[in-house]
Amino acid sequence: MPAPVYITTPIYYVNDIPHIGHAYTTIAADVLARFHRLRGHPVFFLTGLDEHGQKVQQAAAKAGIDPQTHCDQLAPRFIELWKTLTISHDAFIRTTDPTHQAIVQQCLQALYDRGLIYQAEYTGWYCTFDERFWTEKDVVRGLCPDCQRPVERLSERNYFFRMSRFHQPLLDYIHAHPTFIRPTTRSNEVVGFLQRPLEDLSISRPKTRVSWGIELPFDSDYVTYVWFDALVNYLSALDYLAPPEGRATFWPATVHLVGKDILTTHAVYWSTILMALNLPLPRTIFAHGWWTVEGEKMSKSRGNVVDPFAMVKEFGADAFRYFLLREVPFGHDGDFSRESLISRINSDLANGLGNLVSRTVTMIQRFAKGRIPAPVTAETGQLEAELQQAATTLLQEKLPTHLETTRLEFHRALEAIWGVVQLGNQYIDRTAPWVLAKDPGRQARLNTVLYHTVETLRFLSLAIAPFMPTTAHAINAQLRLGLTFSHADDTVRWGELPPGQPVEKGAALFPRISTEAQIPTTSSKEALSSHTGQPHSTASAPPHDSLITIEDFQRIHLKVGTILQAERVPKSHKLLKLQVDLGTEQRQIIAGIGKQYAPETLIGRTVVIVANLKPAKLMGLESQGMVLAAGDEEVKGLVTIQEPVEPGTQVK
Ligand code: ME8
Repeated sequence: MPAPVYITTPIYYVNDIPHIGHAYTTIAADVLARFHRLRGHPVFFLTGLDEHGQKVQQAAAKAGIDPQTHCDQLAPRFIELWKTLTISHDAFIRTTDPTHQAIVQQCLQALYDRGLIYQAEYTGWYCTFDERFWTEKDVVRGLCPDCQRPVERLSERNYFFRMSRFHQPLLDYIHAHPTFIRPTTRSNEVVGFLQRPLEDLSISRPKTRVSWGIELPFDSDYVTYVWFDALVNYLSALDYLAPPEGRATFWPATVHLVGKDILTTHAVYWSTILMALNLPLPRTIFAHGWWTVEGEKMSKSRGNVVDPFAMVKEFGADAFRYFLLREVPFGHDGDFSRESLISRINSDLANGLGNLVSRTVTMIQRFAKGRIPAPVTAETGQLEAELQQAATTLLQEKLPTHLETTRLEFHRALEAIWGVVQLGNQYIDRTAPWVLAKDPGRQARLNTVLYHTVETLRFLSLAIAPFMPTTAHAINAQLRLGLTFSHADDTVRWGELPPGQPVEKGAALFPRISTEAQIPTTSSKEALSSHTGQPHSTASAPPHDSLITIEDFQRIHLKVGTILQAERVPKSHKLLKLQVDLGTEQRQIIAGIGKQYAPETLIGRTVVIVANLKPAKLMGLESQGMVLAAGDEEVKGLVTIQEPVEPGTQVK
């Protein structure tokens, strides 16, 4: 029986409507939950809302309503967003739930009874936004070291949790468990933070200052500090929102997904609270990076908050999910822009996956009377073995490795999936079914090719299902793949798809989005130069007097080449070092296509190169030609020749 998996997101403050940042963490958690369910793990995926504390109290006061009404009004917005984004959470916790409140009080009482909570007078610098005190040495020029807002001097009697007692045990634990805090850079940050003395934590607020919270069980003049209340949600949900024996089955959590902004509260406060309660710590706390929008911090005052509802309405949930996880490695900061979203949709989704599906369905309709044909063993060779190998390795090795909860390389998982998408498209290009269809003697080969193309899509549907569930279902329906997207699919084997099923063409999965209005026309010179990584000018389309003659054009020697080797140029995101076969010679070409193409997916590809370009040095490497590609700022696709043509053949 596969191990139970417990995945959590932060519980979001209901002080405002949800935005792209909330969507990001929740989508990542959803992908993980779906991935593990497909592999037969019992999964509990929790998300919810943090409804207490000063921020919510202030937001309600601003709206002129009582805090509970405010929460009840905003909660449906979050629930609706998760539905819109096809989030498959198992439970949705709200910290105003009476059972949660009772469990928080039990935890507080247990710590109080053990002498781990005491009352004391405290004077310090208080940040209202972060709802916490800072010490003298933390505050820089009167500002909160976390949010840079002004802090105020406050003296208050409060209850304190003896966090300092767990300082050394926590450090020891982090050292003994290298995958406890991920990525490693974040773990180092926490260790750095713990090099200074760890003070006790104020876990109460006097009702005279903050009234919206859970009353302390041992002093009715105080409410619980919102972070103590909120963190306990990860335990309390298991007691009343999970299947019976929830805590026994799912604790310790497999992974808490959090943004880097709340790493300390999780890695330090939560861990020490758990230690004090004699409970095991979560296996991993994974802190992801921060989204900015077109280079700027997202904020209401800047008016640049990205509304996930609007994104889904315009581009669809799957495209948005894909983009967020493909564009930026999970632990890194990322920048959101409509242009990059559209560019990904056009290049990866429309040209890549969408094209593969639509070509496949169309060819089966045209060349196989609309039914998946049976393959013929004698016609199955090296190319099919390559496809089988790539698709099987993807499902059995690459995805499980990249999606390990201590790694969470969503972008690499998607890169690997799209490697197989490209291989599928190349397979069609190389086998040229439209040529086979002209020769009745080659029907057996044609059937074999079509069958293996569908098999590729069957494996791909399973691979994309956690990321893009709606698309996976659509492909399954168009090609009648018979997938259930449940644990039953876990045992798929290449070649077991029964032939004879009728296919049914559906709407285009990802219609291309026109960018004409936004992207200026480029001269062919710029389009070419951007692909070698050489700097290019931003001149617009050539005026009429710069039209060239046929003689001018003939000065450019274009040739067909086959990519023999491809590897990344160290320290460059964009540049790839290619070895290209030109028939009579081999050329080294440094091409600026590394953002769009994984090197391994290029091997064997037929490309067109400018063969008489003066050699140039790029990052110290000589480039002896230029690969032609479509696109301007961003490469959209490589120029290729559909028919099998010898390397070195002239292109004119
Ligand atoms: O902190 N980029 O809630 P919150 C990436 N209630 N992720 C972002 C983001 C951005 N620009 N903005 C928000 C709280 N997030 C507490 C949590 S948990 C016991 C209590 C995401 O509404 C990211 O996951 O401020 C971040 O950690 C979280 O939203 C903060 O949500």
